[in-house]
Amino acid sequence: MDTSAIKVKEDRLRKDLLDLARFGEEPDGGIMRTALSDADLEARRWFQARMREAGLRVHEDAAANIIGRLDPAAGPTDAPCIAVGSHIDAVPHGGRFDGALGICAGLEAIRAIRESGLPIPSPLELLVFTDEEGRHFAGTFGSRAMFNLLIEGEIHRSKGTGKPSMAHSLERMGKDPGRIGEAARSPSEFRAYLELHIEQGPVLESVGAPIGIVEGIVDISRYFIRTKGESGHAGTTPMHMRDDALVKAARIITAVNDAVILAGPDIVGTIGELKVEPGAFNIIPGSVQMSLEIRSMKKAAVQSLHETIQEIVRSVDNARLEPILSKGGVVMDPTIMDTIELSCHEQGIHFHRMGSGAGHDAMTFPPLGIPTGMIFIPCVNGKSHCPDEEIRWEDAAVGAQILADTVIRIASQQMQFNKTR
Ligand code: HGY
Ligand code: MN
Ligand code: MN
Repeated sequence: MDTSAIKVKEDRLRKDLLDLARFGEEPDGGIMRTALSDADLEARRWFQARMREAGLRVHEDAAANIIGRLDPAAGPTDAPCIAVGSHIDAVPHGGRFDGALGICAGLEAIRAIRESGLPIPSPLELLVFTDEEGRHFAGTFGSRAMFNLLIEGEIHRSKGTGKPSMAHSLERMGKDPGRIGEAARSPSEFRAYLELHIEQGPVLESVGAPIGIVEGIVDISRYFIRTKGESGHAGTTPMHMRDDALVKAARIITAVNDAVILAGPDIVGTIGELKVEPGAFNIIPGSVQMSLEIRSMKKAAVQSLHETIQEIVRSVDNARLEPILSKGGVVMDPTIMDTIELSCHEQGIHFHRMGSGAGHDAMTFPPLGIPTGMIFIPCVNGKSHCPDEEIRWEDAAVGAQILADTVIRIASQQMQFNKTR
């Protein structure tokens, strides 16, 4: 299949990425655009206008996912679509490209496909998922809502006092959380899902490849660990008469960290968020809630570490471990991986096949039987989830080009498949 007429424009993609980075921009170059915050809502409005300009039919579903659709000029408009997507929200004080690259490059790929004049044999969709980063409760919210995979009661839960639930944020934007089920779609509506993302690690830079072809995404297990003590006056209570919840939490943190290190190089574990109550200079901490996340490509390693951590938590008085979410590791579709590889060969682009230690909405699709692929581009010094997150513009353009070429190749494979039936 000759895709040489598809020409992604680096300048246009760069402008979109820089314009998007203004929403939630911080003085140090970081981004504060957590899901459904004011900055996120403004960014979403801006991006929907760009999608419409590109000729997409745009709507928001009941989970606030933004869906842009391009129907084929000829052929059935209800045929399964090829979807590209990612997220627009960012981690607190995050970078400019995590998620943002995938949606802007997806838009640029669709624009370039339209401009090529090549026939578009399937409907194409651009999906902007809500709260991939898990501001409200658990991550990949939008893609899970799209396939009825939310956890019971999840939309009413939050990560602690003063933090919004998803139901609250949906109401704030004028949506009825009671209708969240209406976001559900059938997997049969999708022929394939593709996501372009920054690698968020150092591998591509170290091997000198501008493109990563993702083979699989790690298993991610999330928990809360809670410790309880007794709050009291921090000036008058002697040290030996205290029950300090934060001191207990600190013991757990170091024990868990040691256990993860002992578990070997194939697994990582992070306690990344602490809520200390009541939380003041002069009050002994009465309770602590900590987040814990374990990631590995190896399910057995996760299970055995889970058991060790359970023992650590049990050994501390008034501490408990609450599993929140377990997203099984996934493998990418071999035909899609080969198609991405073919697109790289045709463009003369060096690539590297690799696993993803970061989670993505792309994890939601393979268990539903939807063929899924992911393309990575390098990030400078492997930095991500921080203000120093940087890319090279030429890599972004190459990524968008490979995405566009692959979309059209998959669409034409479908045509051939249909003809042979
Ligand atoms: O958590 C992750 O791995 C992703 O960056 N959201
Ligand atoms: Mn992220
Ligand atoms: Mn991301």
